[in-house]
Amino acid sequence: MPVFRAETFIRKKRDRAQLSAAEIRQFAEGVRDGSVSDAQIAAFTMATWFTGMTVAEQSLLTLAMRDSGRVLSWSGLDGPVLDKHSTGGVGDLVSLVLGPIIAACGGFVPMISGRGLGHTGGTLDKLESIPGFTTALDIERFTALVRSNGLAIVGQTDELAPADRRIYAVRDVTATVDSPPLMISSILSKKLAEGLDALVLDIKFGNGAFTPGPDAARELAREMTRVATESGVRCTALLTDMNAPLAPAAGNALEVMEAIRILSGEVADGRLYSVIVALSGELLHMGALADTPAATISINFGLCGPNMSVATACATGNNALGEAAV
Ligand code: IUR
Repeated sequence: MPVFRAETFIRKKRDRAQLSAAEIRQFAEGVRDGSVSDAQIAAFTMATWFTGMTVAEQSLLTLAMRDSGRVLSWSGLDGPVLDKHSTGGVGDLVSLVLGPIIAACGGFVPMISGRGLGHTGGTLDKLESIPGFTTALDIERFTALVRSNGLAIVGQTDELAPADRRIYAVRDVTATVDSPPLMISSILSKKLAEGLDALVLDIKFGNGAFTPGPDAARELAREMTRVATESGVRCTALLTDMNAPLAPAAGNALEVMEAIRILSGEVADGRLYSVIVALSGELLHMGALADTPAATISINFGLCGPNMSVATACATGNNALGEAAV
């Protein structure tokens, strides 16, 4: 294999030349072992911000980042391994309710979650508002909890997609977070490292999200489902309007209390409830735990009027786009 030179790699990206599979793997490996510097990561992410990535580069970078650490495997489970990811919103406590629903229906959810980013909330921050709750578990404890309880929600560890950890930290301080190929490789490298059978994505758009409008969100959904599906994970994306907060409360402890109200059956309507039902239905269907996603979604059709349309489009695992107003 030719010697890898980060400056040559960066120049190629800057000049819109096609990056090879070997180069992309060597870059991710160099990020992991520290031989690629923060300055070189920054130059690469900025070049990518301006020039984008080809479809092939996008998939190769995602897989190389996934393989920079461990990839979990789940032999001996008697149900599918499922997860959900949101691109971030306000009052978005969906994971706190969806995880237990999927586990109660026979799925296994190894959920690696993030912290709040910008104005958007983070699942880990919400959980840590419960006194004594810890989200920093090693992989052995994490996988044991998933096997025994059907669900564990933890923070990213050094062992899973470590290249993303460094690249993400550099993006955060170099104005390169909002680059679709970098977002896709960052999110999916971690999700693919979880060893999933199926993944549902909640792509937010609007003034409370990072993606401004439905067209950009639909494009992001299409690309993410393509990369995940090509990597062997069934994937569906729903689009959620984030021009208004999802929950009737915003704030870590308040959102945990709202999640408990929904899980205990006290609340069974509204926008948040609809989104939870829609995403759970998709995931249960992909995991062969429900005959159709609509079987679950239809519970809610009668509850929401036309002004409450939230999940406006879905991209299924085979990349067909449909409209599902909830
Ligand atoms: N969450 C991630 O893990 N990565 C990203 O790039 C974004 C959200 I945006």
